[in-house]
Amino acid sequence: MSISIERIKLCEIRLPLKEPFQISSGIATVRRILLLQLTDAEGISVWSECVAGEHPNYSPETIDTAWLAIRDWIAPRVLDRPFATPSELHHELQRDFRGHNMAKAAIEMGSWAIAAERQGKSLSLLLAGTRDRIGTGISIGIQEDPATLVAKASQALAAGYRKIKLKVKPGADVDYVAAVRAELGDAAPIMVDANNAYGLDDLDRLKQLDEFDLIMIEQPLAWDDLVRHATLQQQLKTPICLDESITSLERAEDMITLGAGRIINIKPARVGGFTQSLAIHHLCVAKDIRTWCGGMLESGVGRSYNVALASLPNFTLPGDLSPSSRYWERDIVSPEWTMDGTGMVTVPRDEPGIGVKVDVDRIDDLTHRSQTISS
Ligand code: OSB
Ligand code: MG
Repeated sequence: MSISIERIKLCEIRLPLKEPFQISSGIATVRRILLLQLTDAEGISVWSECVAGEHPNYSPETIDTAWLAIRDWIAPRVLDRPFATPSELHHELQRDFRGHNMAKAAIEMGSWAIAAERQGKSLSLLLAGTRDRIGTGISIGIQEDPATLVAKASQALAAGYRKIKLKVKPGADVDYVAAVRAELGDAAPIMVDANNAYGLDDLDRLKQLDEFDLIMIEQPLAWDDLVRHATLQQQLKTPICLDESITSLERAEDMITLGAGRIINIKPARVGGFTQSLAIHHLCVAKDIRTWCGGMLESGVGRSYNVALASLPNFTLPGDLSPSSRYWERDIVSPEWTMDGTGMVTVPRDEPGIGVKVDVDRIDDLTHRSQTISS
């Protein structure tokens, strides 16, 4: 029962965020989202999402480079080729083909959805996920002043979120986190994410953040750095969590070898898809490294893949899997993603494939450009 993709449709849609999302390296107001519809030789059709952003401020990839990579390099490698498994497709996309992980992941993860549909199983079951409910965290962007951030963080805690991530940068950090800690109390599950905003010469500031009993400090230093993170981790009590720096299984091994961090935020798109995500997950089980599933302001399509992955047993920390209504007036899937009052998202383990219905008419309405590729 091999997988053979016959047609790839690319659609760029634009979804306005309810409120702008600012991180240290940039701001998003309208999310330009690349959706893919993959159709296999038996007529099964699935939707997947490429999570690359508009600008290369998170990783070198953007929605436009991903479009090009899929059209010119990825599609020709996979179209009408039988792959015994999604992992085999992954390996074909690695051969003499550097980078472009998010573009590759959109196809690779879609091939897992095709496999799930064909077996009549949910993605979660196919990936050997074990949990039907996952703890949910929120990622709160950089705000104008501490008071605004405190109000948003308090609201999030009251809504039930199990992890509250505050985006920080130099100047919007120590005072902001202090205010949130003071208001939410010592027991509140708070962390920060710097998206590379610091250097080793900011050690004093980072040591101040170290005093707030944070669950972790995510990616303080450069996006492609491991060695300096190792130096920094030796100076901090708080675990460092790596996001941008972990682009493959090997980088995860390097992190562990060097002591560059103690927690990994696994975003399947960043590592080229589920094959690598599973390998990193299993490595972390063996090495006693905690993991959680990050987010990229996905639509409900991309989110369904993250939720399936996060149902694996070692995703022990709450994921950035906020409900649809946190981001959008209306999502493009039904049911929309929701969270209960105790901060849990339900994994649709009994539904085949990605577990939500994609609103194709709405995608048509939102589409700015599209292209169908077949051989
Ligand atoms: O660093 O985790 C990040 C969004 C865009 C780019 C990078 C990051 C993020 C988030 C959002 O933190 C998480 C979410 O989807 O809610
Ligand atoms: Mg991050």
